Amino acid sequence: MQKILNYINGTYCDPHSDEWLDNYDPSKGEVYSRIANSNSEDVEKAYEAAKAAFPSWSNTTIEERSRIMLRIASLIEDNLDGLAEAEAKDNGKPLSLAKAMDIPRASSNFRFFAHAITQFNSEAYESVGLNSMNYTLRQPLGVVGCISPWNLPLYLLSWKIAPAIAAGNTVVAKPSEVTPMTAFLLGEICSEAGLPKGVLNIVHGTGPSAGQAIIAHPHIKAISFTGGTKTGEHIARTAAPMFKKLSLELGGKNPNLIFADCDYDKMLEVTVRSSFANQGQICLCGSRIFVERSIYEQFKTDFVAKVSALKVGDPFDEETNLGALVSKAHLEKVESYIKIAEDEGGKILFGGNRVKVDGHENGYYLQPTVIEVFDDQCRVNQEEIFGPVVTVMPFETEEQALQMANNVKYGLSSTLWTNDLNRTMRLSKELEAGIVWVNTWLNRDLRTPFGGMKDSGVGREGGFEALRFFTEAKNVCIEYE
Ligand code: TXE
Repeated sequence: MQKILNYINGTYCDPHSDEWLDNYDPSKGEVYSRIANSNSEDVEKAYEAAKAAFPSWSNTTIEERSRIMLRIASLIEDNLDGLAEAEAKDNGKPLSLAKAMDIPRASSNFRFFAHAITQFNSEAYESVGLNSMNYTLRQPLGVVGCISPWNLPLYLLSWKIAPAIAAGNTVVAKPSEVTPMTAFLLGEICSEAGLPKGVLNIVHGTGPSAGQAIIAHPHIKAISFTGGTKTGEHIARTAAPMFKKLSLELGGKNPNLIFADCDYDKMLEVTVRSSFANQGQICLCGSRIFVERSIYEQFKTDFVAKVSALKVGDPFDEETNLGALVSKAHLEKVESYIKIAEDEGGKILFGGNRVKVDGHENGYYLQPTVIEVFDDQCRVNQEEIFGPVVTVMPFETEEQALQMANNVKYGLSSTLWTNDLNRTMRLSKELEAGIVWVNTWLNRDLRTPFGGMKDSGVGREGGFEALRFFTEAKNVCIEYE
């Protein structure tokens, strides 16, 4: 069976423990490869490699760093089919989605930051009357840690690695132990692109073992993390006493506010996507749908009709809209929320059941599920489910819509459907979320700040925000005669 090895100092290697974890193909519910179960010894080895690489990499010209990163971007593109197949098999997502979104975006992440670093300026201030000149040095931090989740494996790993290395840092990265395959393949691509050894080190294994060793490492200067809110809390508690820089991109429970004056057909089409893309396993999915009363009944009918036409099936089948959920444990968690919804008095308008896919009887398939709720404070409306489950509820006024949208502990993104400019301006200011999409969803320009408020995290990624995170700003003040 294929082994997923660590990539340290430019070389693939076994974990120190010689222990291996099972890696599942969720579309079949079968183990298909074995993952290095790394511990603190492996993280130390990765750290040493990163530390040794830092002096040279941080002094490599921006042009050269950029050139290497552009080569990585091109090689990802050249290997689009193979990487997309690996992602679909490892994660259970439709191959079509991996081809259209995950892998192209991983390539764009490297390409974007290869260009962004060439435009990353620092400021200078002449202090008139004090005969002095100030300028800001933005220096790389040193060795940094990047920890990523399973929902968008290569997409989110590269979203962290690319700005880190562009800014001159060296990296110890750990992808999710649930979906390690494309991170494993990335090692080879980086070597082929000529990334000097030790600049990127990828250690596989569980959160409590390999992940913990990264966040608790006394000399890893910053942690960029995407994952669950509970894990984020734990990382903050562990890393804060060592004054590590932290960027935490955590969970979401995003509202989707639909007003009667919107472009109805476009809204309907995009809302199906924002609800169920990637089996609803995107932190930006709009999982709480609030609809203005006057179009509520119409919306329910039309939405359910569209959702019932979605095909759940083999990720490799071109017709498939929803593939498998990522793991058995996750499937059971999502199902437990459907039970909670029923216990709380919610009404299942569509779905709620497992799907048997021919030839894949043990895969983790679930119907897209639409639940009508009658109290916006019920658990299915407050807790992150992170699966193909959305709630719907009507509202009477803009004030009530806003109040329900904000009445949750998360604040990652929100979507607003309206053609009223004044309402757009008012609500964009008042919504407690890091992103407000108006008449669109998952429309991303990589220059924009990305991140959440409240329990959705701290810090912003994207564009210069990410480059600022991965650098230390130093003021230099020169007084002259
Ligand atoms: O996330 P975890 P999981 C949410 C979603 C999901 C829940 C749990 O609600 O159901 O989180 O998913 C590593 N020290 N999101 O279990 O555990 C872990 O190995 C250091 C939202 O996958 O947070 C993995 O690499 N690292 C989300 C990464 O953290 C640790 C996307 C994420 O795992 C660690 C995914 C530790 N002590 C899940 N413990 C989003 N917002 O995009 C775990 N890890």
